[in-house]
Amino acid sequence: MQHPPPVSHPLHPLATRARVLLSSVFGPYSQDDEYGSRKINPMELYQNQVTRLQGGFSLRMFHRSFGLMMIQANIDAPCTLLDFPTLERFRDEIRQQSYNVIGISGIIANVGKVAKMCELIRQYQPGATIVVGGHVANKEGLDQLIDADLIVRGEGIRWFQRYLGQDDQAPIKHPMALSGFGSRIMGVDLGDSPDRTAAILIPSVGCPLGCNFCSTSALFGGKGQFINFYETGDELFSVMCEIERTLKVRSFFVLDENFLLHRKRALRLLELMEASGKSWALSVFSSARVLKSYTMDQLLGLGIGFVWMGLEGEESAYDKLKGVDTLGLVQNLQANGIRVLGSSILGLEDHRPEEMGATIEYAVRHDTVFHQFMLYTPNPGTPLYEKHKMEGNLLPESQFPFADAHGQYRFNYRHPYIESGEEEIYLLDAFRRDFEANGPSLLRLIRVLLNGWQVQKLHSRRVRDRLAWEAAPLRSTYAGAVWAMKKYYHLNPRLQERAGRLLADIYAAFGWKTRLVAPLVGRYAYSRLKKEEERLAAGTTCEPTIFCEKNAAALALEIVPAAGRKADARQLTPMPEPAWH
Ligand code: B12
Ligand code: SF4
Repeated sequence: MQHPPPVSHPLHPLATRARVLLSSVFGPYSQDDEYGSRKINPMELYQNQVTRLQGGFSLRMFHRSFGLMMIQANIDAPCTLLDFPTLERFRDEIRQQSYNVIGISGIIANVGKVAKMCELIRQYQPGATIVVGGHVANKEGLDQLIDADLIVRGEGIRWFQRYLGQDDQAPIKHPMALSGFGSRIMGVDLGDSPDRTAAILIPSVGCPLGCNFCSTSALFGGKGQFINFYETGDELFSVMCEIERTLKVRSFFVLDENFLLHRKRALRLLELMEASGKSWALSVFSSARVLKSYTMDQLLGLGIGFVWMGLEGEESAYDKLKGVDTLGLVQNLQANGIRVLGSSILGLEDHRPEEMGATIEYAVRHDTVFHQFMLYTPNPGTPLYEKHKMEGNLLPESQFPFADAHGQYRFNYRHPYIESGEEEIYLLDAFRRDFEANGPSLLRLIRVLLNGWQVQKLHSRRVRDRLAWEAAPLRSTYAGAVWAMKKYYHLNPRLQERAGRLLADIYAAFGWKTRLVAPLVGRYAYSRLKKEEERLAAGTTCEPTIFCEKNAAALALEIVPAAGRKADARQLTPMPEPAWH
């Protein structure tokens, strides 16, 4: 569903001759600073909110600012994209280059950084128009907090096209990019090999289910609304073929809030994949009820190998969960090789201290490969925020800085039953319990991959191919990782037994070669893990690489590149992603 363009829309006088800079907010991220960086909130998904307490077993990985990449790919004006600059790098860019438009992308926790960047732009590029977009735009009163010319709420590609006088109905060009980079686990860098890397695929933004706390649904129109970049299965298939050809990938991380909800598009994609024999692997986000509406054959046929699914809480009132036995659903998916990332919310309105133990145990019982725990957080723009505002129980900025409202520390409102400060204890307890009960996510992931391998013979050749491809590292690297885990848990009989059983099953499936290789790889992995633990104990943190990418029009304008910046300026390079996606 396309949103109709607003009646009057700002237009830049230089149209596509305007020089554009797009930037994410500046780092370093994993430190406590005055601009809103927080040590517990690095620029890492898994470490932040999924494998947070898994120490050396935590998956470390970065993701690009895809919204900015999509905007850059669809504008004709000369455009430079700075991703993850430091404050100094950003300052250098605007001191040394001249821009007519500077676009900044941020989320609400980044308000302080966006404000600082606007201040610097006014100082060094007073003639530039400052445009701010992304989730931060939903912050009420933002125009009073930052010195921007235009604040854009919602979809930015079409907005920019209109602003630059381009055709805003043209087909959307998809950036050719991998979904993650700088991945590392157990102290081992997972490498940049394109054949084991998922490309990013963004078919739509928004979600029509409109759960009351959901920022992404709210930003793109809320309940009943969404924006498709690719309307049909045919369009999507053609983009996927192009990405496959360009990046030489066979897997896709589908960044669409509820990909399977667009049933017609998904089933047409399945038809096309079948007809052309594509055995791609897809990682998707899906709500439980939608997932349930597909047969296992359809899911496997679509190549679904990883699902990010909201479990919320046992008694949660969300429609997306109604009538779904999530414990059974997860078990069935994982028995068929589909890795599940379950997401649970702590601090729902009816959560009481005396029930938190049971709530956490219920979540842990799912034994999903990954488990995200987040605090129930009313974010500006959402119906939940409006409700709390009306009830007058939101905490003011003086008591609770925006930068801390990232869902991993404190509530930004007064909870009816949970005292301020207790919520972090529950959150950490949930991560700890999940880790203690189910072991490292990597161990669970390997088990589920083996499950997939074991059921592969039941399926068509196309599905078998994919399951075998996903399971291939079980023969060597993953077998070695399990060997190392078995050794690591010598003082924890339960987890040692779990690793031992898995190793025995891997040996039974793959035979003597794997038996020979596993201890060799395992000794190496074990020593890396121990070193990683030392690094972490010494306080080492991870920061993403700085990217500076110019589109063709910007490159054409470059006569002599400024000497000092040549090293980090490059063109849309693919990023690595973990070997096991
Ligand atoms: C990838 C991602 C990340 C990556 C970071 C990527 C990056 N380089 O910034 C990682 C994993 C590191 C991450 C971390 C966090 N994230 Co995050 N993340 C996402 C995620 C899943 C996808 C974003 C995306 O690429 N979407 C696809 C693109 C196409 O959409 P988009 O970014 O919204 O961009 C569109 C528009 O917003 C607009 N737009 C965007 N930028 C600009 C700029 C201009 C100038 C204009 C005009 C328009 C514009 O145009 C784009 C195209 O339509 C979203 C959820 C989601 N599905 O969107 C959460 C989300 C953005 N993250 C969120 C949060 C809270 C966090 C964390 C605080 C969570 C935590 N506790 O760890 C941290 C913060 C890290 C930090 N130190 O800043 C929230 C933001 C909530 C809010 N209201 O502010 C979201 C919405 C998730 C959620 N539902 O709660 N995140
Ligand atoms: S189903 Fe998920 S993506 Fe959709 S509105 Fe609810 S929380 Fe958001």
